[in-house]
Amino acid sequence: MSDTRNELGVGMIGYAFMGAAHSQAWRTAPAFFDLPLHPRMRAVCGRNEDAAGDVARRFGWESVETDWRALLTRDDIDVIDICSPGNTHAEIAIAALEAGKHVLCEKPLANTVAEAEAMSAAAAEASTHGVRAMVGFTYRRTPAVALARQLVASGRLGTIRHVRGQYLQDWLCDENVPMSWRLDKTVAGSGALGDIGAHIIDMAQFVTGTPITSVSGLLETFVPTRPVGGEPTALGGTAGADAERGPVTVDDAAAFTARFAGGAIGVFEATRFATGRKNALRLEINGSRGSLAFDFEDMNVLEFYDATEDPSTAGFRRIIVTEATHPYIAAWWPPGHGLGYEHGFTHQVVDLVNDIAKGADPTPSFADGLAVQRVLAAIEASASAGSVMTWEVPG
Ligand code: SOE
Repeated sequence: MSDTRNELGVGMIGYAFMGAAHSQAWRTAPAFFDLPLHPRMRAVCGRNEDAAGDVARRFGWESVETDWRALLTRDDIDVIDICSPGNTHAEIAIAALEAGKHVLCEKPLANTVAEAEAMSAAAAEASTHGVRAMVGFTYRRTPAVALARQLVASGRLGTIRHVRGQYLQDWLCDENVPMSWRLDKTVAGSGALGDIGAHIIDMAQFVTGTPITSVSGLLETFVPTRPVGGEPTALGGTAGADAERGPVTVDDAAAFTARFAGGAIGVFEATRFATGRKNALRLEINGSRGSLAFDFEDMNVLEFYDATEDPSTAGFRRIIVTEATHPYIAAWWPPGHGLGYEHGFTHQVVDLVNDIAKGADPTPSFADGLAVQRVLAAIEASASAGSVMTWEVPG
């Protein structure tokens, strides 16, 4: 630990959208939860010193670094929190683990399976020295999703047959939304597939408790060029219609079917072109004894159908997941006073800090991140083999 006062020094790399979400989590977690170690927000790191300094002032980071390697040499930093784009994850995470720092890494774990394998191996080795690694599939820690996992694990759904997963956003519908790093394959690895498809893959495997074993996929880029040099925001932005355009090198949308180890079949979509859908991360599961449905746009609710009930009164019930008995809720507000997007990030910090203090390996682990990466790669391989796999429908 960074000192004798039970503190855990944190250094965060990256300070944009995810950096803000993680910053609020490090700030908020010790205020609402009783933590065995107190996180100290020691340093935020970014190449643009002024911008990183601004984030430091707003969120309460104690210092600013402009080179991530400097964080790894600091004795007052125990945890490296990686919020930078995917092309940086492998190098930083492996170096941090080797330097004896615990690592929280944003999703998807990496841009390639090879990188994810190296990261997973580094995490396994680090674990033998008491150094922990976690990948940020934060939606697992939405209370309604955690409850869904509990219902499946306790057998309330019986044998799972169908999994329907969707992650629908619409921030790229306008063809003049400017280029940003999320649209550049060398930086982001893939488009909607890795950015948001990774979340539904992880969520489906987490809630069902079974891995995906095979997939068949389609990828599409609807708008192949976009204005360069506009003003990108976190998601979206503006540019003049006459601005010079550059190539989009990732998918705009992904669709795939899947088989699960337990025998279930799945149908999935991830898109940034679902007009009107802002952050509709949806999961529906049908089992022999019941079903459940979740939509992040109504994130405090889990729908549950219990097929063992008297059919004359059975029906989907709308569980408002804000009771003190529900996962994570006891630390927050009275029943009905719901939570938001940022709370999952706070719960992620809480679980990570507790696991570090207990000496336990957190979940989702880098091995879980690698499992998702393998599914993403299989979907890409299937999509690019489309001409072989596709049967034309006769006219
Ligand atoms: C962008 O599509 C994004 O910010 C993802 O990168 C996040 O993981 C998700 O939580 C919200 O959407």
